[in-house]
Amino acid sequence: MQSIKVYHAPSGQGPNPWKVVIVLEELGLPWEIVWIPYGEIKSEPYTSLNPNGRLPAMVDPNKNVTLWETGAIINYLVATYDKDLQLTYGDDRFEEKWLLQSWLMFQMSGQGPMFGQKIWFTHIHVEQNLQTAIDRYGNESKRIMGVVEGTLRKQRQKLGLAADDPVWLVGDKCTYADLAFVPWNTLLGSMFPDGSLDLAKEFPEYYRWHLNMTGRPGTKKVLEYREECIRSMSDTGAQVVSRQKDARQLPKYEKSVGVDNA
Ligand SMILES: N[C@@H](CCC(=O)N[C@@H](CS)C(=O)NCC(=O)O)C(=O)O
Repeated sequence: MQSIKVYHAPSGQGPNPWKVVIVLEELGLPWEIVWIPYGEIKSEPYTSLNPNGRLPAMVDPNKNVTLWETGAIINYLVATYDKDLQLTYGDDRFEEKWLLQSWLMFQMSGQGPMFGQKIWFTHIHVEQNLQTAIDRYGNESKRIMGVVEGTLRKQRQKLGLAADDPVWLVGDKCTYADLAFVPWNTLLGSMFPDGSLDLAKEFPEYYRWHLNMTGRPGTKKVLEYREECIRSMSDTGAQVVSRQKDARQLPKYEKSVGVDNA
């Protein structure tokens, strides 16, 4: 099988492409990252791969399929390659199979955009300390984390799990829906630099859920590789902010992986 290509920009700080890489690695599929500077993603030839001019795009040479939007890519990978139901449920668990879609959509429409805007107004927006916007997206991010927290708590009760047993969003195993949250979670420390989030205290289930995912060999390997990329590559992120008049500077993610710095 040929490697599935995932497009990302140096130095790999952007969280979205890693969602796809985590799923690929967890499914044991061969993958490679195609590095493309941020300055080249808004024009051809990249926009033929992703008309939205954002990262990632995925090219699967085995099936001649090119896709964009991480939710769609994850759905494709699971439907095409997860025949053993490693990260999903089959028709024998019909409702759970579809409930995974609710969580994936929630990650795409909730966690990604709200966490992203919180980072924007905290670190990048030209007008510094725009407190109403910082608060709005901070509160929304926490509300979203509260939805996950409440669900994990209910799942623990429903399944009669002990306090230190791992618990997942749907059913009794870690799925693609859980893993889709990992890369944005790793930015939590940078999102609340003023210390206004104590993850372990405010969202204890969420905290342990994230640690259980980042402790999985496949996910751990990808996050370590990501750290290595961030350390070793020159960042092209300035190209994103330089074309946006409402941007001031790049965020400084001193620690880009892990939630223990939250
Ligand atoms: N909803 C999209 C989000 C993609 C996205 O925003 N990607 C970021 C990198 S993590 C990006 O391309 N940023 C550069 C830009 O906005 O120009 C997905 O999930 O694929």
